[in-house]
Amino acid sequence: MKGTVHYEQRGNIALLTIDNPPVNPLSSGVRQGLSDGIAKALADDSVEAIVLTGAGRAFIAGADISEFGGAAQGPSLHDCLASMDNSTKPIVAAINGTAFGGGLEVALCCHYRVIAPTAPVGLPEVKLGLLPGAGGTQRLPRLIGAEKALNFILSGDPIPGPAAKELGIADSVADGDIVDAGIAFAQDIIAKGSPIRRIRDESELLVADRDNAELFDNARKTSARRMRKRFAPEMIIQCVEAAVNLGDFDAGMKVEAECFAKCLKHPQREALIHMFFAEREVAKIPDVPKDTPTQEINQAGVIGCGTMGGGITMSFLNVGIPVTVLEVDQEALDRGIGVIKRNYDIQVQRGRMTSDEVDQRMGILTGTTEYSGLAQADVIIEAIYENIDVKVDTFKKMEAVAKPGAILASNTSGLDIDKMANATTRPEAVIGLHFFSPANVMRLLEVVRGEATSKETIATSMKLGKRLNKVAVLSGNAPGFIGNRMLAGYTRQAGEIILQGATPYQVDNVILGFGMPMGPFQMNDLVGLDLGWRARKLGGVKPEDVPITARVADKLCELERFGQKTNRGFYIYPEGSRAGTPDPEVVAIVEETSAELGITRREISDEEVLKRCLYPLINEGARILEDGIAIRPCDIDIVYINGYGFPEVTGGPMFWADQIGLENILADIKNFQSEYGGDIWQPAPLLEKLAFEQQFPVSFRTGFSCLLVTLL
Ligand code: 3H9
Repeated sequence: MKGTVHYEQRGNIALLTIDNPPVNPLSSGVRQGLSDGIAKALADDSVEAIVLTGAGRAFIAGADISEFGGAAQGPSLHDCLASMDNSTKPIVAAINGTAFGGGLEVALCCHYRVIAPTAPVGLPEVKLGLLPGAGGTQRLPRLIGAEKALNFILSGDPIPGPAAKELGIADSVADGDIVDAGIAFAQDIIAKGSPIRRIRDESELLVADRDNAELFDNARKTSARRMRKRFAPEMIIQCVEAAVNLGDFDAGMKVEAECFAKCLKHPQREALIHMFFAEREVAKIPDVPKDTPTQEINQAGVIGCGTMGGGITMSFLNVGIPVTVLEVDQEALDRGIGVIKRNYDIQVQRGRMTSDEVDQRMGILTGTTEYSGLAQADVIIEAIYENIDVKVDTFKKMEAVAKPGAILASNTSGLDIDKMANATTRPEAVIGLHFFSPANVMRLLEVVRGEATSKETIATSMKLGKRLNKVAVLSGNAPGFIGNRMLAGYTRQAGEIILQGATPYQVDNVILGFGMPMGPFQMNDLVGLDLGWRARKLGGVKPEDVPITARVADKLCELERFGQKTNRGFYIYPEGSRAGTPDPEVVAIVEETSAELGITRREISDEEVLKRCLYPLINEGARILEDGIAIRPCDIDIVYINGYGFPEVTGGPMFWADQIGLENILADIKNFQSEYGGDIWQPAPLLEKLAFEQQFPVSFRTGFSCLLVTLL
């Protein structure tokens, strides 16, 4: 059994210390230890009170989420909690560190709570598609009131010790050693003969909210807006409603158990827990051990201060790393720095930052128009436009000034890192750091290893990603890396589908309905339709050679409809608005283009739209795995969710594929292949292999998820 609980007697106090490194989840061994420890303390007449604490940096990180879905061992958490609740000797929680989920619920079952000022407490279950299922939905409203409890549980966000005291979750914030403070608190209770405070017996705060339908209506409206398409929030609201309206604790616990079971069975729960582990998994690189030496990054250089360069610069400034930004001339530099300052000022206007914070950030930003200004940087990132010759030239200039050991990085979204590396005499220091726009907001960082990139450079870059509050995923060096290589099929299909009969608005609505924040045509309008059009004009591409999927966009550009920037593109944007309205003129242009190409339009179902847009991602994802460009399927999932808006509740394209069933996906891909042909519908051999194996499983993991085991 995993984990244990140490029992120690200090005078008349039994001290129970949960020990299950690194963060003390409530694994079977911990539950057994808790049960045994409480029983031992109750049986010992010399013990007058019990203090419960955690070893290391956490009190308890919650239920052991790796145990969900498997066979349970040892006593249940509910049995442990019942023995604590019913204890005839007072139990004090000495919350030394993180108390999350079931960990906070254990603390709520204790009769009193003392907390370290630095210890965060939270009920983050909603983020995993769950609800606090160990009495949290019943005890917290009794302790702090229904409205505050609902906000706390629905947000899932942690709060620090002093805020927990203010909210009424903790009785006292410890001064000094937390165990000493817990023991002192227990001695005080004994001395005063204070009663045992069982939260389950309290009802005063609940009565105040009985029949307050508005409270729950508001919670429903807010969570529908903030947590679109999530299943767990409604379950949470029903539990708190039961706490308030039923009054009886056991009746409320029954509702909680039913709702928890529904969440546990829901595919969203499985997908969100997959995401939790995937985020931690992507940091592990098989041939770059955890103890690989890394370099200190105390100063960054960014080349180019346009949209990407400015966003990258802000990412560094936001975590206190000084940046020198290089532009071609003073005017461009002033303009770029001006945009950064304006972006921060908007944050101040929205109340998200203070002016002092802006001053601090701007105070560590310097500008230069000379490469020599980058000589002190520990990492230099070029963020200039996508042209390999210009990038190669930039790398030569970078290396001429960079100090020994500095990392030389490109923010390219798909060009060859090796070509840039080979232009220098230190290819081991060259790497791709592909940020996503807006770079100061988007969480994804694709880290691209070239042939010669050293392990130290990779380890430093992965660590830097974490420091910048990004989720860093390692990719091999191949055109488009992971994300953009997969995206090509998605956008091509969207372009084809509208020529065959759908409107851009139908396609966007299907994709929005699936849970992406934007459809492909809304995305085109945001990025600017003119980028491809101008490149084709500059390149002298003849009209008949323009890919058919770009024909409609090019016609829109000829009408100066470049997208949001001109208030017209596939949509019409009323002045100042980012929400577009459909335009019949665009539908007419689409229909005219189909006719010119000799395509007979037909009705296309929403189901076909969805499959044709999304299945190419899965097929290409399988090829990326075959080619070794992504280490694991979950790396692709993390890329798509954090960089491309794939809905989190699906667990990402590869996890979603497993849930649909690979043989179903393969059958559809084969149908599309016979109907439309083309490389895009040529089934990837890995997809065929896994689809076959999924029908005859040899382990509980099937489909893409079984690769997690074989690759590590
Ligand atoms: C719950 O409690 C349900 C109950 O209401 C009802 C029950 C009936 N279980 O994040 P880190 C692992 S639901 C298993 O890198 P940090 C993690 O995978 C639960 N394992 O460290 C990693 O493993 P590895 C509600 C867990 O310091 C290692 O620990 N609780 C769990 O950056 C270190 O993690 C939550 O949702 C777990 N619960 O952050 C809390 N937690 O080294 C989830 C962590 O092999 N956890 N691991 O990759 C967290 O938010 C963060 O891990 C925490 C530490 C803040 C605790």
